[in-house]
Amino acid sequence: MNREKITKKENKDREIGRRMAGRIYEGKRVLIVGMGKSGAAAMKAFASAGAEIAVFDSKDMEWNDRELFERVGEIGAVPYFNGKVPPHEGWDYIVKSPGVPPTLPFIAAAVECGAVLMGDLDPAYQFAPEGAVFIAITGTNGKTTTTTLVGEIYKNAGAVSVVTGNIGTPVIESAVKAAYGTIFVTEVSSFQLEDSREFSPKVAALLNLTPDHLDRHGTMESYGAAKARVFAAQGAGDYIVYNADDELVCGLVKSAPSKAFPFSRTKELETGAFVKDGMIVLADSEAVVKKYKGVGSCETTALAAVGELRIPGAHNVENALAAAAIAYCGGISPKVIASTLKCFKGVEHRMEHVATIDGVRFVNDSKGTNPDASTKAIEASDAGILLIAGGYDKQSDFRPFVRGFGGKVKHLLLMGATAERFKSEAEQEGFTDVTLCEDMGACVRLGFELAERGDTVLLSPASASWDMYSCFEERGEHFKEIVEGLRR
Ligand code: UMA
Repeated sequence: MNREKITKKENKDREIGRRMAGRIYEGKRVLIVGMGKSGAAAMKAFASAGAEIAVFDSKDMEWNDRELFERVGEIGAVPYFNGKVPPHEGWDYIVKSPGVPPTLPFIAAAVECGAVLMGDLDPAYQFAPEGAVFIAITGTNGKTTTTTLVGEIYKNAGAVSVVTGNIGTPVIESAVKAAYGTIFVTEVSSFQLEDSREFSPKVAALLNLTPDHLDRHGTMESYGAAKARVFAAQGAGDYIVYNADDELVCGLVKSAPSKAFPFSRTKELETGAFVKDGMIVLADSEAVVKKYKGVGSCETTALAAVGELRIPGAHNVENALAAAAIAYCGGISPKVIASTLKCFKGVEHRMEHVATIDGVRFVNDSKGTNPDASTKAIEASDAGILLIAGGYDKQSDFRPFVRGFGGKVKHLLLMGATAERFKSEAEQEGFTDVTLCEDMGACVRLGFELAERGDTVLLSPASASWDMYSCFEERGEHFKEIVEGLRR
């Protein structure tokens, strides 16, 4: 059997699998762990599939989310809240929310007793309608910008598509609502991928890999292994888009079963998306996709000049290259890709210009939740930065981050759980212009006080928000509110 035939058979099997999905869970005992956005969406989906449901959350949901608590009652789900531990035995499936670590003792015990452990990607893949196509974008940084940009490209191409996943809407919620043939432009995290077995995107993308979430994954190896699950279940007819400038990524994708379509900011490629003479170009000389005249030859197809992009910084050139490669592999015409690249203005909480007050710029980069992401924010800013950082402790090493300041950061204003360690690591690197602040308000006010005309007060915490806020969006909104208050 040749490659083409295997691919067609695989695709047929996949379609059959999807039609069956709703029926797999009828009468099955399903324990949903974590009652945040993902758990609430999973509860609804599994209830509609006729499963017998129980739900767990370490919080007291009656007090935390009265509406959801009442919905649990209406569905007839058995609640295990506020420290009540579910039994180990009797579950067919455990559906775990992304933020829940797999190490919770009752999860391991239930798996020992025969329960199948799933995250939210496999069920979403099963609940999605016939003809659904998944695009999955992962990496340590750039996921949100790339996913949003790919979503815009599909929208501009007139495709029936939805932007979903780690970016905000639980992918299960999108799956149960979606129409026939929907394209799911999905941001996926290592937390989600860790539990994924069947999820098989038509186009998977691995943008980069630097240390993050090591408190959860333990080592870079297991973090990388989780990320590699994005392509592990792909078929020979699918595509893996990857960063050819990232050694760790290149090592991982060697085992991908799908067709490679790399991107590079630093070198020319025979096949892939790259920068040539200041232009973002596509080349497909190996006919990996070869759908459009021009791209599928030795010639390159120019999409846009780097200078035409409206998102700043070298990291955004990479995001644009990745998005172009993903959309091209997904069958979008270079013309639509090119026009979207030139119009896209970026994402909220990612290098978002909030205001300029008395000549001082305020920039919200609350999405900078690890040192590498915040390094990119500094690289994309001019010198004269009053940097607000610190937050939830993910055991990141801040010393390389401080070394990368390159004389651009004037003062470091630290808050949250990582503040003390951050300060001492900065001092070890010889950076002593540091102040520990009580909260965001104190950071912003002091930053404004220390700033001179032309300087930038930049919120890019290099840490997650979970010690002080429920999410990075809430942290970014708070920053913006405080900045707006400075005008009065
Ligand atoms: N919980 C427990 N026990 C635990 C841990 C958590 O009971 O040991 C409960 C909490 O009390 C809470 C619930 O689990 O009620 C929270 O579950 P969750 O953390 O999975 O949160 P969701 O609201 O379902 O949001 C998740 C993603 N959160 C995380 O991965 C931490 C959201 O990504 C995502 O947008 C959403 O699903 C929809 O897909 C956020 C995130 O910070 C943005 N992601 C990380 C990142 O981008 O770095 C991975």
